[in-house]
Amino acid sequence: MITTIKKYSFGAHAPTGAVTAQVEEGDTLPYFSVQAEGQGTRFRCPLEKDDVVYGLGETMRGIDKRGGRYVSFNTDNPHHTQDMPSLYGSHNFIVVDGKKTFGAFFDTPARAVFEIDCGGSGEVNVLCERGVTVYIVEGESAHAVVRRFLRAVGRSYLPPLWAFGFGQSRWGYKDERDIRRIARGYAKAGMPLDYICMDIDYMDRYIDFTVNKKRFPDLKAFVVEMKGKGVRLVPIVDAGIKVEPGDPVYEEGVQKGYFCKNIEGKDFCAAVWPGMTHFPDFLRPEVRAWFGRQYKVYTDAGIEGFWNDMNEPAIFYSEYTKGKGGERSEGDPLYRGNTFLSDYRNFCHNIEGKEVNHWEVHNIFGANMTRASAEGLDALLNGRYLLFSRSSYIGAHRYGGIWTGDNASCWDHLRQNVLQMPSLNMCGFLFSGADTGGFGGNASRELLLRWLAVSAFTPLFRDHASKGTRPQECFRFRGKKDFRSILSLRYRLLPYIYSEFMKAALSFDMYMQPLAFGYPQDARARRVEDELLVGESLLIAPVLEKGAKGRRVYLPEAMTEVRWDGASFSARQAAAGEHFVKVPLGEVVFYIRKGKLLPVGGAAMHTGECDLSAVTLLGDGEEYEQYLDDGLTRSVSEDNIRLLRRQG
Ligand code: MIG
Repeated sequence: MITTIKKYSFGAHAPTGAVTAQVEEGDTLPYFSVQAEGQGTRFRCPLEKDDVVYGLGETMRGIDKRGGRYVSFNTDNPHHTQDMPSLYGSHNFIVVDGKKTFGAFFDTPARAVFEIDCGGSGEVNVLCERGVTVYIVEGESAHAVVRRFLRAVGRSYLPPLWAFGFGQSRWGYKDERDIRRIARGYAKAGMPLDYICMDIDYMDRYIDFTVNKKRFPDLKAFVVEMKGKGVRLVPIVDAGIKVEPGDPVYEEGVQKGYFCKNIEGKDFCAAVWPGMTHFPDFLRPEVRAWFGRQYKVYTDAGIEGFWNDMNEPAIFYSEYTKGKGGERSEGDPLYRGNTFLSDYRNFCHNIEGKEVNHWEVHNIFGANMTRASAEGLDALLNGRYLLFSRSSYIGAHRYGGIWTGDNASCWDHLRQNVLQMPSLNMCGFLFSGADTGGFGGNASRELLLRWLAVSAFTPLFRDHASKGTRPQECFRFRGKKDFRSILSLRYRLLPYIYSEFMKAALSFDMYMQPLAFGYPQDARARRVEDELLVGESLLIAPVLEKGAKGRRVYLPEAMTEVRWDGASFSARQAAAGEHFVKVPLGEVVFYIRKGKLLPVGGAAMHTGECDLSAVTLLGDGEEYEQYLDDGLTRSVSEDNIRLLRRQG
């Protein structure tokens, strides 16, 4: 029983599965005033002028969420403007840090609105539109609060080592030839690569759990061929099952009653990529087990990695909204992003025998798809697997990672990537990352290089782009040396990145933190948002501006400044305070904290060539605890930590 966390219920709701710890019920909710509103509750907590409010995972704006309005309502909308209230996930955990420091998790599967000092209101104002369980987390610092929370929601998903390698993706690779060409491009350019994602075009007419036989005549043989080159294949799986008489998955789903029902009690029909589809009722354990089993067609072919998409769920139109203002008409007031919102009231789930409208449980749909996949893969495979999803809710971090959806090739979204990482980590999602280079739009050489220099530190490191954008694979650009430099840095850093990720997961801590968490007494560090702590040893201060020759860096203490120029590391002492540091394209500068060490490994073309035990130590520390295992077995423990001492 955890006593530093208490829970308070305000109305009933379907279980979300977010909190796994036993938590005591409290008497009266502290910090917040409570007011019933509609079918839900409004919570208000005054803020002091200097309070920082952390959390909310995958949302826009800064690490400090003050000044914004955020709506937890999972949405497929690629227009990630600063004031965009909803993205693909709902992560309802905040930490108020100031004179009073505490965390609050609003555990509700329905819509919730967070106004955090919005318009200078001077308060946190949270409307939960349906029943909610509020968890209050106490702790002596924001970091301590987060660590308690992470323990309560359970250990992060653990990916295999190869999932920390570099992945290339593009919506539009359609057949074996396209994929071979990508692998060859990277190999010829001397750039490392661990996996290539297969987007929806690999399927037969976008039908889940099929493979287009013309494009991939022998998937199993192709997987072997690519693995021989050190490259794994990572297919996409979408949430909807195509209405396709004769398709075994469809037939079984219909026959067993596994799909969500429309408001008239028939299987709900919604159009997504394959045309009309049914949505598996992922909230039911037997449906999850059934869906998870379907991955066998791919695991039988030797595949060990997947990404789940369209699981908000995205709905282009449905049997109810078809023709309303035209199919996929942006002019329709009900049309948001890629979805008619009204459709979320048009279908139902079955929770323990009771019919529940989708609207009531909207935010846990995608999370349960991830859970279905993970439980299926746990049964189908022996080792760890790569799994990341677009939609999520806290709790899904135990089953897979997430990527941050359809960003664009713009400098603002590069910055947003940096700002989102610590917020995601606070909500459990350690294994996350953005589409490097941007999904929509055309990435310039400069933007992609700067982005690679950020993603080189994020656990999920994938270059992904949309159909119709300019080619975004690193080897397509001139001046390949610069790209090679950053990609090879990632592989040199893998002994550290892998070790720090695994240690963070094992100890219920974050992998990427705001500067404020490392230097809570430093008033200036508390305000810095464009520098991050990565693991226990590193501080990164990436260049996020177009045309910049370098940037201003604030160091809360003296550190070792390390410059990677593509061939070697050079180190020098940097004093505490503000510096201008020059960072030419293709170089990466980062800092090793005082008294810490960084283990770096040798060059590799894929993780299969990495020897994580052969490391050199940089920095002025004495010891480093390295987590080391075979990168695949599921039994992970603190026994895998070895102590490294600085030589000489
Ligand atoms: O409606 O599968 O976010 O990564 O490439 C677009 C095609 C559907 C959205 C995903 C994106 C993916 C794309 N998908």
